[in-house]
Amino acid sequence: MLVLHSWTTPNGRKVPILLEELGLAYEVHFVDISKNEQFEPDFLAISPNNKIPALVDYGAEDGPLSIFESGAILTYLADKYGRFLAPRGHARWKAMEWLNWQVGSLGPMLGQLGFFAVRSKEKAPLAIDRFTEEAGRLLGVLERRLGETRYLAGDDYTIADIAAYPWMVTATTVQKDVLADILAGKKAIARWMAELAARPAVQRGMAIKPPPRGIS
Ligand SMILES: N[C@@H](CCC(=O)N[C@@H](CS)C(=O)NCC(=O)O)C(=O)O
Repeated sequence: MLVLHSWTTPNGRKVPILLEELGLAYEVHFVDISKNEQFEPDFLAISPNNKIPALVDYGAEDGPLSIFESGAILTYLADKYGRFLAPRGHARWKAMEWLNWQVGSLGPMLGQLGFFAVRSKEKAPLAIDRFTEEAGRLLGVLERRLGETRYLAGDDYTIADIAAYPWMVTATTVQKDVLADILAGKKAIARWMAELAARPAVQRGMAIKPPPRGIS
């Protein structure tokens, strides 16, 4: 059995997209980060960095295995089920390169931009300028790459695309007011996003949400 500990944020939606693409049965345990549930001892036992997502595979080869960090989880599942990541060769390393680019650059920069420019009540112009500039640079990198190749790693749809897509949805919705000018005319990104948005598994993975709380 696969149990995903996650929330309705961009990092939280990557793994459900892959689980849906793989057609696997899984349970989602929602960790409400707005209520600080990520600091509860049970969650810290599987995710010591107090961040979602984390996955527990009760059917792992050597007994139950917990994994935190979205890139590690995506790689584990792709390797275990033999899809969306080449087992070796250039195709594998191109996918790893862009997966790590997303986890190490695109996600953190858009995350900081979201904090300073969207969520924070106090506006700090220097921080907003810094993260807008860096987000703009990264979106330029993405546009150039997708102008050259159909998907991030090349001809094939991989976990690198799955990792980047939820963040690009945030960039074009929640962060639209800040990034609209930068994204205007970025045709390769728009083409790639439309292609991913049309995938039923992507739609299902993006739609995860906690059940309504019962009356108690
Ligand atoms: N590098 C981590 C980032 C995970 C992350 O930032 N998760 C956020 C939600 S999108 C979180 O759990 N935040 C809770 C907190 O910061 O306390 C990954 O890719 O898994």
